[in-house]
Amino acid sequence: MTPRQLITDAKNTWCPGCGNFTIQHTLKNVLADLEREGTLLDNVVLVSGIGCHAKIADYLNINSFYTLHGRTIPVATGIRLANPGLSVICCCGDGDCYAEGLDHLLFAAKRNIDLTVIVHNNRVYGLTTGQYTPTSPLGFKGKSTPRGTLENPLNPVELMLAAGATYVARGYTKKMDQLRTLFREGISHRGFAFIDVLQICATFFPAADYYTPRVYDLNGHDPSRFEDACMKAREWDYTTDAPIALGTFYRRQSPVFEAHTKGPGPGTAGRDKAVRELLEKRG
Ligand SMILES: Cc1ncc(C[n+]2csc(CCOP(=O)(O)OP(=O)(O)O)c2C)c(N)n1
Ligand SMILES: [Mg+2]
Repeated sequence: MTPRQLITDAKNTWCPGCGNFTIQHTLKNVLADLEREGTLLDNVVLVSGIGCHAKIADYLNINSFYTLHGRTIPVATGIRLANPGLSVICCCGDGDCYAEGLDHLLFAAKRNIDLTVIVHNNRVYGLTTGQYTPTSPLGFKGKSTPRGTLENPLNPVELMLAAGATYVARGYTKKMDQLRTLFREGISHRGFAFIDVLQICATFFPAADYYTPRVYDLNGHDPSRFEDACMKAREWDYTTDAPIALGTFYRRQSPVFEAHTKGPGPGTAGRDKAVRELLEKRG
């Protein structure tokens, strides 16, 4: 069998130097690896929101669902619940899932739905030409904040740890090899996998000169220790000059939500049994 041609011939409209190219090619490489190892790519679905990041659904030749801005995760959740045989990958924007879709992100993590969420965190609304997002740094000057934002950014890694995500990582589009490992780990993880990717937006947030000297690899960190993960997550608050840790902050196995959604509906003996089992497993 010849490997699938994974890049479509759709005209690519990302700006030269955009970090989305790195994410696209990294994901392509991981999918090609999986296919070589026997995964049927017809069982993989890519779900995206609306934004520059979301065009990846047009550019990668796998099943995909180009949803609404902010609704990547609920659509992905629906796909996964309807057919738990599918591996569902979400490519979200920071505007998409830290602003309009934040509640969906939190609840999917809380439920431990088996999704892989890759956030193209360029820290700006790219498609709509440069407004601030929840991760833009304090003082960020954009189209909607010409004198600078007055808000502190959210720390998505910390937020996801608090929400109950069972795999939490951060990558950087200038570190492609590591990104490949993180995507691979996230897709292989059974449960809610979250990867915040510091993505260069060449036009509205060209932050490579800020990130590159500060990033370091989380070598020697034990991702099974929640408290250590929280400490590492708080080291850099998306604004200060602290070192920026990249890699896997946290990983744990826990029952996935969809394992208990098949069969008899709520209030029945089947559902009661499922709840009992979950409580037992969680101690
Ligand atoms: C429901 C809805 N709200 C808002 C918009 C307008 N809108 C389209 S893209 C976008 C911002 C995209 O930013 P982000 O999710 O960070 O993606 P990026 O373009 O940076 O990749 C907004 C606000 C929309 N199309 N639909
Ligand atoms: Mg963005």
